[in-house]
Amino acid sequence: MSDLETPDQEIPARKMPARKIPDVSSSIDLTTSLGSLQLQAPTATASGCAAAGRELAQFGDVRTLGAVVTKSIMKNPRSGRPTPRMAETPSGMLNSIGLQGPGIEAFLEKDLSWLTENGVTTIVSIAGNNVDEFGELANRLKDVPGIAALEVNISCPNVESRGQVFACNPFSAASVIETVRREWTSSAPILAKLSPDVTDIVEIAQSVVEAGVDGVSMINTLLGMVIDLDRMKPMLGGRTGGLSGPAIRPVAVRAVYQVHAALPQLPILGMGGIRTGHDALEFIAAGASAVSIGTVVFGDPGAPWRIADELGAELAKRGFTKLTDAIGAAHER
Ligand code: RRO
Repeated sequence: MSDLETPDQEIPARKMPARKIPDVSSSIDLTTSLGSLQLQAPTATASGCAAAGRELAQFGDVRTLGAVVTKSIMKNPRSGRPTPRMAETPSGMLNSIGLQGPGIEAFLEKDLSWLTENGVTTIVSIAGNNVDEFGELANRLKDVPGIAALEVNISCPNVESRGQVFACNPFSAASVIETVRREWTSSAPILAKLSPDVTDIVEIAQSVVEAGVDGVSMINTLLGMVIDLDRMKPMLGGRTGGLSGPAIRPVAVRAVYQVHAALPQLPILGMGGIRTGHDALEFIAAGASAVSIGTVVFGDPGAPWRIADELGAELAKRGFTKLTDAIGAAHER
């Protein structure tokens, strides 16, 4: 297969189960917001872990999720990195997909149209090889109906700058966001997806705020490697990969806590190894307004609904009646 071809990703559309608002087994108000975006539920999918949401429709009513965050889409189709692309690690998973995807036009035609027709709250994740590509994507998407927010995945390599990851440098992170902000005339919020692979994540958060984001999604995966000792070679075809799953949760909670402490008004979509409502509440208490559910979905596709229910129960147990009252509760007030 050439680098520009993608395998046929057609997945038969399934009928969604009857609309059902998550049963939180209590009267807890789980509504929340990310800037101007109101969310009816606190759990979203995490980019890259539920494609464009369609596959989840056989496990629950996708319309009742906080949001579906789509796999980062690029301007052109892309077949991604060589296989193998996944490796198991203790309490985690390493992935090296390499931004495989159909390109923006096929995404709009096949994926976003399905999400929009089905009334799904959709956060579109974009990625570019360079700053201009991010701008072109924002420009292409700005008038497309059905986009609740844009997630700018700056955790990808800048091909014009020695492959340096945009999110690892405050100037290149800001440069992407300034360009997207200029092109994005829609009123839907812009979120920057931050990488934990930095010395000071607060510095990066501050730079994207100054560049014009409305919120941040954090964290992306941590860069890792597994060596196959039989072959004496890195296990993954792409050599390095992104570490996700419960192994990274304390790193993610720490990062959310630090950014909320420095920028308390900044909306945060928190993620990193969340498997239960208890885990999700850690992120909310650290300062996230909502959470994304990622790796657990591969083994438990109903997890985003289950975790919303469990989060309601965890809040009730602690005397909260509204999720929003628990945001940042672990900070000194
Ligand atoms: O496609 C990927 O390999 C990938 C991306 Br774009 C990302 O943001 N995070 C990740 O772990 N993998």
